[in-house]
Amino acid sequence: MKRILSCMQPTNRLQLGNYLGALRNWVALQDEEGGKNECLYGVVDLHAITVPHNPLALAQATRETAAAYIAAGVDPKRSYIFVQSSVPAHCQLSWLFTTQTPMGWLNRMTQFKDKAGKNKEKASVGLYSYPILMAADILIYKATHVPVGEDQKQHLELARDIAGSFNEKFNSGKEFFIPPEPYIMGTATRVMSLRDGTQKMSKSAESDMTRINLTDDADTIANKIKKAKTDAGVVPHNDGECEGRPEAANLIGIYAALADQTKEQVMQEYGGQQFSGFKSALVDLSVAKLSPITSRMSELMSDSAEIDAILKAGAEKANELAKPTLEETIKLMGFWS
Ligand code: AQP
Repeated sequence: MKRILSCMQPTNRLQLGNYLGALRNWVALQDEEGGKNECLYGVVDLHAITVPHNPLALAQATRETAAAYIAAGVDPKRSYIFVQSSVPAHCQLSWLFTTQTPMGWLNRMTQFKDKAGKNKEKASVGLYSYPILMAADILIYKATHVPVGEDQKQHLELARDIAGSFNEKFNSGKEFFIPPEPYIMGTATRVMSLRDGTQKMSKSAESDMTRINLTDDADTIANKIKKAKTDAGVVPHNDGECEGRPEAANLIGIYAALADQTKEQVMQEYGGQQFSGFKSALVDLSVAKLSPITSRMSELMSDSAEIDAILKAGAEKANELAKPTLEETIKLMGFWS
């Protein structure tokens, strides 16, 4: 049986990239292997505060992220949906790992460099040590598989190194922590910004026009797609014609992912047409695919008691799974208890 763990940060409203790159695959994972996978899906609020956050918005963003999981098809009866801060073992294990992780391992993490940018001195220590908390998120549940995008592969490798080094140091090389395997999803799509096809679509990017939020209504989606950057050419016919045209390639990729088609099929149908016509088709498709999710989210958000009850049940189960791992870790490290 696979135990799968995957999480998102409640840093803002979820966007189309979160859905096509992760969330819809989470739903598929529930049904894989005849429904035998054990899936844990976290809302990682402790990660969200590694960058400046608004305390008045965090709880609501946490609920809304959970609502998006459910609206997209994660079934709380089959998968555990929990909030990271409601399972204290994440932080406890993270500290134990922090004391054992060489600085050199963290210095190699490229995402810190990307996220901290020129303000490295002002970035929080939490942003720097984020990959250790992520290792604790995974290892506390002894998750066997973690679906990861390209940008998280290095962090997963670190989690594997932390597991291996703990086993060496404190368990005579025998496996206590399971080095988690990356789970590469065949259908994951990397969605790029609507305004710059070289930048990933991101929920915390400054401009709302760069992304489609899962809460956007039909008019907002139409406006954003119509204003999406393209070039002076027509819709490409093939991959070769996409070369050097990241915005065109991105819109084709989004269409293909939403329509469950290959990019080749999309280019066969629309290649040679003006972008205005293709964009209209993309608006219709996006609204058709996303509006059921948006309506279900808004229903769920109108009754926070239901979401809170789901998160409470998820936290109970997550705490139950985490407790023995933490107790055993403490024992192996030689603490008084
Ligand atoms: N543009 C994207 N295309 C494909 N997949 C994406 N993911 C995020 N953006 C895209 C996937 O969604 C999950 C969310 O992970 P996260 O919340 O931990 O943060 P992130 O990856 O940094 O996503 P964002 O939206 O860009 O958030 P902020 O702005 O807060 O940094 C991951 O599985 C990710 O691969």
